[in-house]
Amino acid sequence: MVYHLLYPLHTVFSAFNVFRYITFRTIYAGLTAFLICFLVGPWVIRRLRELQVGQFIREDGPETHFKKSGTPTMGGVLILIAVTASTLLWANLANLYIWTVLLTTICLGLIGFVDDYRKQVKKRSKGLGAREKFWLQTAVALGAGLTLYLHPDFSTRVTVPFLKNVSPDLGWAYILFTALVIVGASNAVNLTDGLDGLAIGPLIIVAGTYMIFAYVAGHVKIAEYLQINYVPGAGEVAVFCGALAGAGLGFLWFNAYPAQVFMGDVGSLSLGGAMGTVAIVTKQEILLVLVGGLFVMETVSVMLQVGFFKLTHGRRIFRMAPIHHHFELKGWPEPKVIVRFWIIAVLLALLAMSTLKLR
Ligand code: 57M
Repeated sequence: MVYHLLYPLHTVFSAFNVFRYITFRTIYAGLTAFLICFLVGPWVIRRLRELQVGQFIREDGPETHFKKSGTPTMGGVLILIAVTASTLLWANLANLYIWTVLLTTICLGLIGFVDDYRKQVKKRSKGLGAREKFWLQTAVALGAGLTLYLHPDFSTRVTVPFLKNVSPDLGWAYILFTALVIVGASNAVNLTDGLDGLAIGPLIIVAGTYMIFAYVAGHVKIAEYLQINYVPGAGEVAVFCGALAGAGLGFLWFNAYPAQVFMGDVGSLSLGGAMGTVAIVTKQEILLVLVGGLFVMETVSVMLQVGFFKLTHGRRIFRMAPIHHHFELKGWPEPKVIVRFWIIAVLLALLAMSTLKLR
């Protein structure tokens, strides 16, 4: 909105030219989203407490979590409000990619919201069934895939990290590939969201990394120089990533150990999906496995644990999955696990960024 209202005035006040620049709008999208979370956060947390949206803590989990019982959840609503408001304010709303990432994020958030609402507000022990949730996520992700597929400028070629001359064209199967990336990312973040700040920290790092990838992919000269896929219009997605990173920082203010609020499925499903959609739009799809490597590590730990558990009729690889519980049960204090996992996320993001040159 700021872009649409103020930039046209540059003919009268030349200073308004600044609203044209993606870099400027990305920074302000981040600051705006942060401020919304920071200022509205205490009110949202109070309201969630009044509504008694308090987390139920499983008795079979680590004992250190019992004291978290009653912590308000569904704080993801705050993140979604901040990201949406800030993107609408600072992004070019004539850009289809902005609408694709924003609507996919909101729709996945709605699925998470219904799940949380049924569990927390209606106090039903089960939210949405796992299958129900999966098919709803898949429907949203297929919608995003189809939208991009029908976009005349969007290529269905997949970027293979490290290999600049290998870029297979998936054709219509790109729609299925999109769904796989979005649903996978959405669920991976959901599994990771089990310690204070554990999911939102790496999410901020991923958003920051894709902010750079979006800018680079949408800049014809830089994309050509780095020999990466040029995606006309994708630069605008940097504004969305800025909003995501800013909202994430604002949420982390309250979710930092000891957390005053959890994000709930409304946060984890939507933010994971946002990450997946941004990876698709910027044509750095497979690289998400590295940028979001921490989420992959958590998911693989669950797959290994469940697989091994079933094969051996009850034996385990880890003390408990996802892997963050394993370290907690080994005696690492929660903040140590969290900060060490953040360190891993930063290192993976740096490694991923190096692929811009290592090709
Ligand atoms: C949700 N959610 C947290 C909060 C958050 C297949 C299986 C591995 C699935 C997995 C699972 O259900 N994962 C998804 C993880 C829960 O947090 C809520 O859920 C939202 C995200 N969806 O926003 O609302 C708990 O996590 C803790 N938490 C924090 N700080 C935060 O900022 O401390 C969350 C956010 C909260 C709080 O304690 O209550 C969760 O863990 O439930 N299941 C598991 O993760 C369970 N693992 C398991 O059963 N492992 C077995 C299997 C694989 C064989 C094993 O290893 O033996 C564990 N989860 C819990 N207790 N709580 C184990 C037991």
